[in-house]
Amino acid sequence: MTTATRYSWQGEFTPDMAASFDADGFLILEAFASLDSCADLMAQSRRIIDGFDAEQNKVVFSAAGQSHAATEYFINSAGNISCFLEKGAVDENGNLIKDKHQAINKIGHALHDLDPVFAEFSRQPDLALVARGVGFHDPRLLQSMVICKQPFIGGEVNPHQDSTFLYTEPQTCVGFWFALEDATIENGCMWAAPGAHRSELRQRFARGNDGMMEMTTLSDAPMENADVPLDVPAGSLILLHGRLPHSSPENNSGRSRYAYALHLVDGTADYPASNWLQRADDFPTKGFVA
Ligand SMILES: O=C(O)CCC(=O)C(=O)O
Repeated sequence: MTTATRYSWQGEFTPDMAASFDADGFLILEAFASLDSCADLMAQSRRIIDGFDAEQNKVVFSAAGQSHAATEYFINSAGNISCFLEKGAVDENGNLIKDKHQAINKIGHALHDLDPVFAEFSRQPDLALVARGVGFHDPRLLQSMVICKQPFIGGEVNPHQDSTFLYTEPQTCVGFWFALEDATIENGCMWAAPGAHRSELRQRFARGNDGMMEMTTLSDAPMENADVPLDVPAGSLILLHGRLPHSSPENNSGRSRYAYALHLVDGTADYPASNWLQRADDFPTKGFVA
């Protein structure tokens, strides 16, 4: 099995790191975040889940709510902090059938602006340095998520390219993915297809005329296999180019695999009104200086 190249973060974005990101479409920076800050983000995630009222959102998660209610809940999450459930965590009426803390798949999508703990973490000066290093001119913090990958129930993330969902012209999306816990082959670490960011974007997820989201095929070329594991210790940052095919399998182990993912786009690029994520006029996307 090919092993991914890794760097240890020493507070400086080096030409070697830039070249590695350019060649592979990803970059692993181990020891980027302290274990204390990972623990703080985990604890804050648990507080958010404590405050989540599954009963209030029953219709969204019910079998009947799979269309409009679920789409509206998702689209509204562009400007709030919403919890999304694992498949199999509710019955057909939307009632939780698992413990709440085991049932959350992810939390999103404006943690970086609305939650003080995530906001501070997301705007640490070293992140601005890294964003400059990978070529951002006007970095905008667009989307944030905690991905829980709970033990035994944590679902698969299918192979995808992030620019499918966060599209700009030209394409500028880069994912900043932080392992809050050790991410291993056993608990569902990320996998990627090194170098495949050089090929084209395959799909675009955009608003249709009825306001519902639709996936459009841009290219029929098969996606390269994401067959290299990006297994990393807690505190690592993995940068993911917006066209890099990546995925993560189910977590069949007894250990969770919490991660925090922050997605940036460049403010110099055109941001289409058809993207799912639209911020209200009085809640614009911001850079590293809040
Ligand atoms: O954390 C995962 O398993 C998937 C995350 C992902 O695909 C992303 O942040 O783009």
